[in-house]
Amino acid sequence: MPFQRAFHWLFAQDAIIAAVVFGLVVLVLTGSLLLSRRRRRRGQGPSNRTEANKLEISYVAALLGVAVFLMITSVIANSQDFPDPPEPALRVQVIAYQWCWRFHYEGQPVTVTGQCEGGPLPVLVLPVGRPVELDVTSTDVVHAFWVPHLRVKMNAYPGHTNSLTVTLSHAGRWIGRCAQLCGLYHYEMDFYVQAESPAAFGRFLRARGGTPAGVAR
Ligand SMILES: [Cu+2]
Repeated sequence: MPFQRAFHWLFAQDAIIAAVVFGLVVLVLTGSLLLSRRRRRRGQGPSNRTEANKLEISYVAALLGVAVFLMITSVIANSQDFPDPPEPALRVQVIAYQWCWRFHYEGQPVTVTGQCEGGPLPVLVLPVGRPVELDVTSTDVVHAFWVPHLRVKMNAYPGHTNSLTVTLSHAGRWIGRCAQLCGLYHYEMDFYVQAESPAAFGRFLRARGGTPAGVAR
């Protein structure tokens, strides 16, 4: 998923800019304090200068430059967020509800859920290397499907389906959360995404009465 890399770099870039701006602010503040102390020691009063147009214009120009740069790089990263998706090998309905998740493998008699309050958490099992379309919806209020490590996030609206296609590059298990405050037990709406080899995924489907044609090959 190239957008993972795009967002990784965007975050790194923004963090560096924020650190530099913070450093400059601390530097200017410390410099001003030292200068004013020196003036006081020399018996000079505070400066009564009311304008510093050159400095102010430079400040505005620098701010504008940084803002435009951040905007352009964000737009570029966002344009990579939802590239034309490949034809999915599998579609999974991701259904959010107060306060847990249900995953239905479309065309299969397979629905997975779990117990968000106290566990075991629901596990979304997916095959490695196969494009999977996630059709995200909700049965009650607005939730958000979020897998921080995979940089995957999609709002879940009642009466509407948002789709995104993911292709997981390697086997693993990652925590997922609800990223939209949705009520009292919002904080418990955790789940796992578990990527398995296509063969293991085929076994997972077969064990639940499904047929892994087209996925487990
Ligand atoms: Cu929530």
